[in-house]
Amino acid sequence: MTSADRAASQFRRLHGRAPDGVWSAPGRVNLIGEHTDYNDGYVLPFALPFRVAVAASARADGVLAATTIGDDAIPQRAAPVPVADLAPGSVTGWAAFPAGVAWALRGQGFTGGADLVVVGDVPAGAGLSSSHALQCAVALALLGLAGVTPDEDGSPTLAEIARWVQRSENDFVGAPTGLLDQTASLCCVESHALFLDVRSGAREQVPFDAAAAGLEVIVVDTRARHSLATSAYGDRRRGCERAARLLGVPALRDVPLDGLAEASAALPEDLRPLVRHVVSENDRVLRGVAALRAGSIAGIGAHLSASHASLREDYRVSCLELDVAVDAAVGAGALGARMTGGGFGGSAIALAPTGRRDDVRAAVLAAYAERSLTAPRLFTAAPSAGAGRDL
Ligand code: GAF
Repeated sequence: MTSADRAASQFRRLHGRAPDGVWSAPGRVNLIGEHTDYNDGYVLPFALPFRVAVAASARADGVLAATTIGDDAIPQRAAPVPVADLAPGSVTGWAAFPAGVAWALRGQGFTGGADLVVVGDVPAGAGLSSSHALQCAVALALLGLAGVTPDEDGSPTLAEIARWVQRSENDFVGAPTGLLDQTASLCCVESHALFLDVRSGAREQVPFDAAAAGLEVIVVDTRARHSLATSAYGDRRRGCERAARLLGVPALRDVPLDGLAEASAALPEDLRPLVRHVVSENDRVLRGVAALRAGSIAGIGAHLSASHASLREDYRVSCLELDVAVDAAVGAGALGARMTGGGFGGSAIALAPTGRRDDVRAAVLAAYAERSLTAPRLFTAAPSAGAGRDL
């Protein structure tokens, strides 16, 4: 049963009638382009085959009533709240995600209330964007109930919706994240990676059929989530913004690779590695995309490993669990591996020949066992469909 079918059937169980519709959105991995989105740079994510589905019906009283069904099948009901009363800080916990989206949409003139039932299979806390999948599915559901089909004539575009979801996260939930995850969840298409230029908004669907090339992307959910994650994200972001100000550029995207030495010389020592990471990472995305456009998926492998080294040494957002996974995967024959997402836990990815899958898996598990780390979860992921209406 898909998440969408489960959401519909749970809605019927809880509300005694069918929902008006069901919308769903996927989690993502980012192939390359980490901590570049809030520097106006480049990213290259693809959608996972895991989704959050929202079964929804419009309410005439303007109230938002959301229920989530967890793995234990027990419904968790958020306190119903009039959409008109929503304000940053007024809702906390998981319920802040749907409420924040309703708040952001209210600012765009979509003020309707709804009953929502949320069901999903995106691993939570794994750095695979389960919360963005939830927010994007809620956004499409609330818009769908208002009769909106994104990207149709006269309707908001997916890119605009991604920005509204970002606003809900930045200003309502209070997380200063960029545009990577929302855009990936809303705009990815099956069998492709999404090359996004965050500054211009330009998107290119780049074919990514690893299986046809005898390769696969193995995701290692480290099951680690370090408490530093949130505060360090804000610190890095502020560091980048300070560096851009000192360099007199709108964003670090504007520092060219061949101007790096000059830029570094003009900065205090603590900001130099941040700038080196962002500038070199943007270059790695461009090189990776060039390899994919030329039909060489294997050609992105070395860039993945270089990206990880830069995130570990310069940006300093890796951790033991991620480094162990990356080193073990590469040691067992992966063509490249890196952390994916914000860092300090979460997931790593490894690009490996299909014939090496078992070796990579065994090597990662053995390396974790050797260090007495909690065993990670490993799975192979192929680029899947982006968000949309299911039923
Ligand atoms: C998190 C954020 F939500 C993204 O916006 C992005 O900055 C990413 O970390 C790092 O690339 O997933």
